[in-house]
Amino acid sequence: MEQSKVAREQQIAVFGESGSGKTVLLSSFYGGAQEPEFQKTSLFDVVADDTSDGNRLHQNYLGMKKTASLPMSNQLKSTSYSFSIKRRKVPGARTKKAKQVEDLRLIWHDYPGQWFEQDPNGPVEAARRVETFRSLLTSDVAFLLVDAQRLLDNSGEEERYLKALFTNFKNGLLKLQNELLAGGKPLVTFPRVWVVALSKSDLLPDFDVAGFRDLIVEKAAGELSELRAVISQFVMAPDALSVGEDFVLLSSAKFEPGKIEVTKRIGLNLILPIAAMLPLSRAIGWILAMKKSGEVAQYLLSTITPLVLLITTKIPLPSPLKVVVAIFSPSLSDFMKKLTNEKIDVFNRNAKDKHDYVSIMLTNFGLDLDKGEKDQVLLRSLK
Ligand SMILES: Nc1nc2c(ncn2[C@@H]2O[C@H](COP(=O)(O)OP(=O)(O)OP(=O)(O)O)[C@@H](O)[C@H]2O)c(=O)[nH]1
Ligand SMILES: [Mg+2]
Repeated sequence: MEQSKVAREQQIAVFGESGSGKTVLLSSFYGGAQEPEFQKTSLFDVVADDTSDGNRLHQNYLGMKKTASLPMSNQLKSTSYSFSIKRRKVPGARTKKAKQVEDLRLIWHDYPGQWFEQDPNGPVEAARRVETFRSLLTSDVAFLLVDAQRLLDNSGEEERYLKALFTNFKNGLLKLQNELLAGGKPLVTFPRVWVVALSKSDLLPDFDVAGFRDLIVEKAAGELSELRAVISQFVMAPDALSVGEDFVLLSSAKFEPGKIEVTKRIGLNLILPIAAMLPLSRAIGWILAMKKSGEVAQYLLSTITPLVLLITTKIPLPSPLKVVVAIFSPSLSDFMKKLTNEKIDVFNRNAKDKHDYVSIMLTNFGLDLDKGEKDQVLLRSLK
């Protein structure tokens, strides 16, 4: 068997109140990837690194699919799931020696949403919260869940829910600020892209992503700005931060009385592409804007390495992927000019034995995102 190395570890932070759909989302993401349909069409497999974790999520998924039963609400406990995104054979990809296959690794934290609404019960739980938030905040991307059910419950006065929601997220972070920032020093590694996501979007079938964005801006722009200001306090170089500029619709299944149709999903296929691509592509602009190559620029540079490698290694790509490369090329070549020769050389050397598959996957992710925008499920920041 080929041995796998991890090319890139990608953490996903999903911020959502209790009942907003976090566990169902994770179960549907993983369970869906175990379906033969997915496996027939996908470039990759999603494999849980811990078998019993994987089984638990798969059970959740099958319970919904077969008996319309739902996973329990998380109480107190948080669990981190680690998945390997393992490649399948791609026509046109360079084959590699055994033992040199790189996977993408995805870490997804599931925790009780009531942490945003209630104070901890005692010091053990308080410590657990800090620990979970600390890992969440090492993600490259964060999703802020807005619950479509709660929008329906507050129909006509959605601002009541939305203002409270963003304020709860803000206060949740503020309360932990001292513990999360050692010595008050802002964090370099931190989610720099915060996507606002509508969970259970199947409940609002007439809503497209632009409608969702408009609702947020109309009803809660002030609270979102306050949240952005608090997030800025956590992070070194807050100019390299994009909070509430990207929007996505998500639905883990279609829920009907006595029946859950797990195949009717919205936006789940965009989660991985968003997590992988948005921070990468946005980082290019930020690095260009940063005149000095400080700690943050170095960090951002490391996050975009796979993209740079794509350009520098001249991988033989299947033709649709060339389109994506062409899209990225103008900004990248501009960016590349500003890199010193030494750095390009380092990238190049790394690229020689690594990353061709990763690059192909990333370009495919780019195509998925374009399709998501065309389907009005995703709205990317214009910046
Ligand atoms: N219509 C619809 N309902 C959903 C969807 N996802 C979740 N739900 C409903 O929302 C309930 C709560 O979902 P969970 O995933 O358990 O919520 P959670 O965010 O994990 O909640 P905590 O564990 O308490 O933090 C589910 O039991 C479903 O009834 C969805 O995509 N569409
Ligand atoms: Mg849960």
